[in-house]
Amino acid sequence: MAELNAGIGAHTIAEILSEPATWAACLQRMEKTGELKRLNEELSRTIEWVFIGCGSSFYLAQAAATSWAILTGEKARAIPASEILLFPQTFVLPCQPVVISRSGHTSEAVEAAEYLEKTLKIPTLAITCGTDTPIQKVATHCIVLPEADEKSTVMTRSFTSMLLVLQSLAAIRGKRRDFLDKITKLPEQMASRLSGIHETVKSLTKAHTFADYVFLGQGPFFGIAQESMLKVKEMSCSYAQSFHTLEFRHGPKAIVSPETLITFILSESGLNAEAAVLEEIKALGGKTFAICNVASAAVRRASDYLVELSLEAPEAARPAASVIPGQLLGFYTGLKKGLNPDEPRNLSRVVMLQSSE
Ligand code: F1P
Repeated sequence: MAELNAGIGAHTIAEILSEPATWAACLQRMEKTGELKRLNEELSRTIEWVFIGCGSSFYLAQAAATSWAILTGEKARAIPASEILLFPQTFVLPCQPVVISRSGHTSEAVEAAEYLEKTLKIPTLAITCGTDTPIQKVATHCIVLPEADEKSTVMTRSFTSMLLVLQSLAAIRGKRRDFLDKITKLPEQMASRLSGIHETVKSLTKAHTFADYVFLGQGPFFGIAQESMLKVKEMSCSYAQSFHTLEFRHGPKAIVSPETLITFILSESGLNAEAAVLEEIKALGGKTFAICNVASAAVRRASDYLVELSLEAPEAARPAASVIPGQLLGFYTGLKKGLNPDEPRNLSRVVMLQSSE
């Protein structure tokens, strides 16, 4: 991959490989400052939590909402910021809104926060990696992670760091000591797995270029499947889709062919049921890539490519780590197609819209 030497994609690959160290920095500062504990006390009402974002930040909201329900037992859902602006009647109160925006400048996210704070008078929690941003000025509460900010257009370490910090807030709220203890070890464990994952994805992209990329996941891993799909679209301009794993049987499997790579982001809770889909799709002739914590014999048998994370952390803490293979797949497929993953076609780092007023 000579292009790397020429600096093409240099920001993106550096930011992907810096994820474990960035997680450690963010989680340690949250622990040291007690910021999440304080927030949990201030946001004490037991109501529905609604996670809001655009693009990658919406897929982050999907993974955060399902993790929230799992870790706290509270109602939680995810919606794109545009839905609040265009269909406000679908936004039923009472709820605790959480607006997610890497830049803190995205027009839809800032306008949604303004509508929540100024029109509906709801104290809103925002999370961002930008400093001194419009979203920070609008929201009553704001978690800021400058350590996770990025030069690249696509979100990688910002996505995983904001997800882990929101999950930590959920674990504090749900009194999940096991999660909080194990998550402190996640960065170090993932740092030791990264080079193996890197090699697996490099050899996969070297050996194949596919006409179609499908990502499948259940529970909190569905948001990860969505984000992996977006990474391949953004960085390699390839045709990519994502579904809940068992939903793939209900029609979409019609597209399976040797030109299709189907990536399974496997949960532990649903491993047997999800592995049965994997075996079925393998038998239909699709190329399969499995990402899981520990592979069963069925998964080993039916996957052409396999990443085993072997993390001690509980299932709810693994979605962030599970998106890294998809980030690398988008990156190396883009390089192979002669594209620059740092400057995806048609994209800007922040989507700023002319004010609707
Ligand atoms: C995020 C986002 C990215 C997308 C592109 C434009 O905005 O939509 O997901 O890849 O970079 O911006 P935000 O999180 O900064 O609001």
